[in-house]
Amino acid sequence: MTIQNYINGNFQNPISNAWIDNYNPSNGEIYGQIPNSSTKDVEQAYQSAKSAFKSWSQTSLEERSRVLIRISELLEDQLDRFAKAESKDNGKPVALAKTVDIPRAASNFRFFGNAITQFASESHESVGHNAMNYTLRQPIGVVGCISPWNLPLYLFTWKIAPALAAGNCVVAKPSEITPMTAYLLGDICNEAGLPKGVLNIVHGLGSTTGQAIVEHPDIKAISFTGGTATGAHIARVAAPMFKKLSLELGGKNPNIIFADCDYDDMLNTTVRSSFANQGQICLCGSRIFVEATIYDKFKIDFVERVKRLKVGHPSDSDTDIGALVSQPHLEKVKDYIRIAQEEDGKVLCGGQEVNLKNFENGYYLEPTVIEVPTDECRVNQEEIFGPVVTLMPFHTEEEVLQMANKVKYGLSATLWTNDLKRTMRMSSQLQAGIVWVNTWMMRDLRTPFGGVKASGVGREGGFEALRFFTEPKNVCIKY
Ligand code: TXE
Repeated sequence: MTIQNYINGNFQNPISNAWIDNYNPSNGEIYGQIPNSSTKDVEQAYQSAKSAFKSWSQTSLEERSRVLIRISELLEDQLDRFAKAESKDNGKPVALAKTVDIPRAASNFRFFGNAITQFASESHESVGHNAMNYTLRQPIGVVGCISPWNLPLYLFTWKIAPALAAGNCVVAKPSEITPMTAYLLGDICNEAGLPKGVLNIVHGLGSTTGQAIVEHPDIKAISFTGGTATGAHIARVAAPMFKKLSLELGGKNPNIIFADCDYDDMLNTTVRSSFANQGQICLCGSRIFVEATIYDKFKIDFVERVKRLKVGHPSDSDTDIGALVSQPHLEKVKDYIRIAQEEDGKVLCGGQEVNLKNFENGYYLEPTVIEVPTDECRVNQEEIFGPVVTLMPFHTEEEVLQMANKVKYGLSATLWTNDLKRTMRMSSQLQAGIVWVNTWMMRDLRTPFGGVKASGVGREGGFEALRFFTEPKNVCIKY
């Protein structure tokens, strides 16, 4: 299947006619072509967005909201089609795409369609000076949204929905590794009545198409989710042009388990927080720290549960772990398993590639648990972003807090305990943008989402996203 760019409401080939192969991770086969767009395509997308801006930015909130909610409904109507397409492109189980990715993409449009009608700005009366200040929150203009491959449509829409709701026009690029559902979204936008040019989707490599978006002098804000190294590069390119930047980057999140937790709930959730989406979620709790008094029991129970996870074809309904997203990514994850062993890590289960009958060239890997001798080893410090977790005991709150914070990342942390005071102490001291206590990945779209340290700058979600995608202007009136 050939994918095209979506510019000014039309589907078109890249101007240079350059294409990239699109792989199906479940069998390693090329199943389509996607544009490798150049600066010329990005310029065309920009011009189309620029032409649409005046009208879209002045479109009433009710109308913008109506269109976004219509997109959400159409996505829900086509849940099956989108879930299958997402799974084929990414390797994730269809069941996961059906229950998480696509429903959450639909909620992104619905949520921001509603949120914009509630978004208000501040006013400040300068008492004693006979002056009134109020703040306008105006759309920025044309903004760039660049998203990764792990939760393709979910993260793509997480950016474009608030950008559009706030009255901006968008030039967006999904990951070249998983472009399919973003491509399918174009049709839905047309059907929902999104005016031409308001959203433009260009496909291509990060180093060409993505770079062209970031370098474009008149694309004034960039919202990016992806790897930390890419984020640092984008920040360097964008800084001299004073662009607004929101960067959601990698994570190496601690999952801290105290003996007083609700054990069964913790165990079930920890299996999920370790291996959901083949471990390819920036929020996965990839470093598990367990209080020493229950360490041995946990180790036995956890490994037993992980061994029961079924690695299988993404379309099989009983598959827990599908295929990793690409061959290079599979190699990267396997490399880390090797590095772990060189650093005296003990593989408690998994560690091997899986040869699925009839799908021998797919990118399958066993879920892997590695007991590490120290928290300072590379597998405990670097983002692996695959079905691999590390395991270590701890004795005191201070010790585990220190280990939890001793990484360059700071996206999320999970804490399992029923001690209220400890919860309060630890959640305030953990260096993370999000702390989950006795749960994982429970998302309320109104909350701020993002990380500290090398996990990024800025927050998405709720009004934070609408603030990012608007420029505040103070008006001071003397009377
Ligand atoms: O991501 P990239 P990659 C982590 C994870 C993974 C590593 C690398 O550890 O192994 O990053 O993954 C676009 N200008 N995460 O290389 O390259 C690119 O085309 C503009 C964590 O696949 O960061 C894609 O659309 N754009 C993460 C997007 O950036 C550029 C999710 C992300 O790709 C660009 C994914 C450039 N110069 C990976 N170079 C998370 N936080 O969830 C690339 N891109």
